[in-house]
Amino acid sequence: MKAKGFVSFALGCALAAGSGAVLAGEDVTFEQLDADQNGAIDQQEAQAHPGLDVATVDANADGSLDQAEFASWVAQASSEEDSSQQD
Ligand SMILES: [Ca+2]
Ligand SMILES: [Ca+2]
Repeated sequence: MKAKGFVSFALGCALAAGSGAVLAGEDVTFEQLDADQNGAIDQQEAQAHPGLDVATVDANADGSLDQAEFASWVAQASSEEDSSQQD
């Protein structure tokens, strides 16, 4: 396992990308996007990440993303990067 090295690499990327463009879901955390820390990412907060479309990711259609919805988006974004596969 190279988990430790990957974490360091990812952390470096996150720091480097802190004020610039964020390209993939795996580079951003729920906490970073949930600006008001109410436990949900609303459409306004989602705009901080150009690749995140609330309407697409909002599985229960309540207008915001909870942690489970966000996690599934991160997983999907990561798998799309790897294989370009979609449902
Ligand atoms: Ca919020
Ligand atoms: Ca939702």
